[in-house]
Amino acid sequence: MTKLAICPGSFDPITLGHLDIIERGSKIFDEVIVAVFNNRSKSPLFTVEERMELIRESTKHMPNVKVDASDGLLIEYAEEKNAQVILRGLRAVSDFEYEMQITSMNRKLDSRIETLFMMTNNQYSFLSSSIVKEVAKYKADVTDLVPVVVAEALKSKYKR
Ligand code: COD
Repeated sequence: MTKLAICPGSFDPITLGHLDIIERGSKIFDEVIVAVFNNRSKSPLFTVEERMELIRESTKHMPNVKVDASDGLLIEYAEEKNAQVILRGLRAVSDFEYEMQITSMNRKLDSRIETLFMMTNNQYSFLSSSIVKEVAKYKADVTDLVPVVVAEALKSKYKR
């Protein structure tokens, strides 16, 4: 049976921290779908289409990684795709409470689908899309935090 993992997130925009989790996941699972969802507590800088395109560009070296989007419930999406696993990254203890909450709810909705966590690579433990946007807004260099295409996209967003 093909082992499929869904890697869900806002990805507004994708960072090297996200990419590290996706790359490591792609070596474990037959297929990984990176799925862009809207997190209702965040107001996005990039449209869903822009985010998908940036992910596509950043993951094109991984043939078993696909990019998709949904505005529904994550667990229903995972069921539809027949996925075995929801793959998430963990940075610090501060991520834990939120992750525990959404994982428990997802398990209540469908106990067949497992959520797996991967610890961040140490060098990305401080990295988030929000902090990248914050510094990019002030024209600071973000080239060692995000894929090149994302650094360029941030530059043109904040030029206006
Ligand atoms: N290193 C490692 N992992 C990282 C790093 C880093 N530097 N930065 C982020 N990550 C991980 C995050 O922990 C997360 O696992 C993933 O990468 C994506 O991160 P974000 O911030 O882009 O995505 P989130 O946390 O905003 O995504 C939340 C969802 C959109 C998945 C959630 O809101 C959702 O499921 N929405 C759909 C509606 C739904 O089903 N809601 C009910 C949930 S119970």
